[in-house]
Amino acid sequence: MLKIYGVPNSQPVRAVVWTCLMKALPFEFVMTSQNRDAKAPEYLTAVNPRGTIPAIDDDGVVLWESHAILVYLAEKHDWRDLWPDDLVARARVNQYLHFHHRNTRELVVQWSRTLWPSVFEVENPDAGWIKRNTFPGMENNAHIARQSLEIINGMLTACAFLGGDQPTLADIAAYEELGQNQPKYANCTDFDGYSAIERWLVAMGELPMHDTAHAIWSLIGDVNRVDGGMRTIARANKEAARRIMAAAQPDG
Ligand SMILES: N[C@@H](CCC(=O)N[C@@H](CS)C(=O)NCC(=O)O)C(=O)O
Repeated sequence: MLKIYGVPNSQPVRAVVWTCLMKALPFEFVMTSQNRDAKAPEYLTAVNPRGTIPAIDDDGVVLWESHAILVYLAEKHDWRDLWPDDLVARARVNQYLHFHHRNTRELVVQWSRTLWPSVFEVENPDAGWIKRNTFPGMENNAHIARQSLEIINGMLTACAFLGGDQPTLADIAAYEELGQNQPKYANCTDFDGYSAIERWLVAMGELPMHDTAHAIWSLIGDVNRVDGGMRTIARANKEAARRIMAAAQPDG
């Protein structure tokens, strides 16, 4: 059976998990923390030399990088709705997936910088602490994040979803970054003025298996105020993983 390595609190891990749950593809979810398990010599040697999550082992086909995994699974299982057959439609989805890495992905810095002081119980951390202790991001992170929102909002003004009139792998990848930052979850990105994104966030939230794949968001809640710090995050990851595993079984 397909194995997915990761934790529910990881954005690219959720992209893979949600897609498989949506498509009712059974899998085993192997809890793999990014800092410890994914840096263990056996993981670095046998699974992913970069030591990141997600990774998969599909009956001996070992892959890492979430978008490569998503495209592989979509091609293998012929998920043409998520990864269109048409040359140009597919190129548009692919265009977004490349854009995502150094653009939309930068929004994770807003999320992690908000979360870490609460995890480490450091009040009002200065710029030096933030730099040493959080996802580094790019120097021009704020500009890139805002520009990404502008571009995505423009795309979603032209079409219902990023690749056209139905959700594709592009939407799933983007949603993992933008969805978690909404006021009702991490509450760390201001979406005011981005009405097309706000409309799309609602539509994405109504897709199948959304709540199972994203239970971690409600379990953690507002990342500005995580009572119990790292212990709360670990407990939330465990409970969210339990729900994912239950749903990922063939009879789930
Ligand atoms: N481009 C990678 C990003 C993966 C990634 O950043 N994963 C994080 C967890 S959300 C990680 O494993 N970080 C550990 C590290 O960078 O060493 C993908 O899409 O799979």
